[in-house]
Formats: sequence, C-alpha cells, structure tokens
Amino acid sequence: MNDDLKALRKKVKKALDKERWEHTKGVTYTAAALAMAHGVNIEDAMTAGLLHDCAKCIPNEKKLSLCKEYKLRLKEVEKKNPSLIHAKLGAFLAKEKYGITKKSILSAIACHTTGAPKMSRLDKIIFIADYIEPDRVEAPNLMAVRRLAFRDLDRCMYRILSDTLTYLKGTDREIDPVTKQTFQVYKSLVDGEKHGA
Ligand code: DGI
Ligand code: FE
Ligand code: FE
Repeated sequence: MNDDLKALRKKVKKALDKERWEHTKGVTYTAAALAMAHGVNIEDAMTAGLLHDCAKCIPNEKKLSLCKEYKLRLKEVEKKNPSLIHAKLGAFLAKEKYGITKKSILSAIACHTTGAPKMSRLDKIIFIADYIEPDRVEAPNLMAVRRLAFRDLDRCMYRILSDTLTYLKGTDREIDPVTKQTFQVYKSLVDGEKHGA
C-alpha cells in the first residue's frame, strides 16, 4: 500500500465504527483482487473501496442536513430511505474531505448501492466487492456469486441485482428506480448473450 493510501486509510478509519471499518477493509482488498483479475488500476480500486462507505456512519438526520448544506439534490426515494444517501454524500465527501479528484473513483462511490445503467469496470468492481467481501454472510448464493465475480463482471452484476431486488421485494423498503433500471440493463445483456446476439 503506498503512502497516499496509508494516509487515506488512517483518515477513513476515524469516520467509521468498528464493524463498518472491518467491512471497508474487506471491500478494499476484494476490489484490489478484482482489479487484478479484470485489468483495472489497483490503486484506484483500493481508493474507491476505502471510501465507498465513508458517509455510512453519519446519522440519517445529519445526512439530510449535510445534503441540504452542500446543495446535493435528493430524489424522493432517498428522502424516504436516507440510508441510500450515503453513496451520493460519500462521493461528495471523497472529493471535498478526502481530496479525491479522479472522476472515475467518485463515480464508483456514487453508484455503489443502486448501480447505474452505464457502469465502468471500476464501478462494477466496487459494486461487486461490496457484496462479496469476506465479512458479508447474509446474502444468498454467495459462493456462486464470488466465483462469478472473477470470471464475468456483467453476469455477476446481473446475479447480484436480481438477488437484491428479490430481497428488497420481501421487505417494505422502497426500491430506487435506478436499481430496477440497472437490473434491466444487465438482464438484457445476459439474455442477449445467451441467445447469441
Ligand atoms: O453500505 P453497505 O451496507 O455496505 O451496502 P450498500 O451500500 O449496497 O447498501 C446495502 C443495502 O442497500 C442493501 O440492504 C440493499 C439496499 N438497496 C440497494 N438498492 C436499493 C436498496 N435499498 C432500497 N431501499 N432501495 C434500493 O433500490
Ligand atoms: Fe454502502
Ligand atoms: Fe459497503
């Protein structure tokens, strides 16, 4: 780990509780491994991994007031489910508080919870690393999803989004339209491949 990453690690650790910090380390190293497997810049993947949940431990009320203060526009679904805000607010803090200027890293942080219709390989790696890191235990089909992550990012995205939507439909939480759109994008992609298109 280079000195920049080490300094960043120290700073991020202070903003998180113990459990979230353990998860963050898991995502950081998983993202590094996925970057190796898929030919992506390892330092970028680790930086985005370290910062992806940097706004997660801010209380929901404070998330809302910070967004107001920083003039970050919130969607209705985010106002109703403030836990969704940590992605957008995290990308903002990554820039303003942690000094990250690379758009590709900020984008990966911003779309790590819902995904996005158009995602770079780095975006996908952070989304996937968040789901498969070694400390995650509650998700279904984790063995298969973990294997797939190192072979095919798009199929892995499809699998995770499909399982996440199934899970969310079983709760009373509102689904962000972007999550559904992203699912449709990967569904079409994977279905198209299956039929040889
Ligand atoms: O921050 P983490 O817990 O590490 O992971 P995350 O940022 O992916 O957030 C995970 C939660 O977000 C998980 O319980 C599923 C939920 N989520 C994903 N898409 C949506 C969503 N929750 C709502 N309400 N709506 C969504 O569209
Ligand atoms: Fe998150
Ligand atoms: Fe996370």
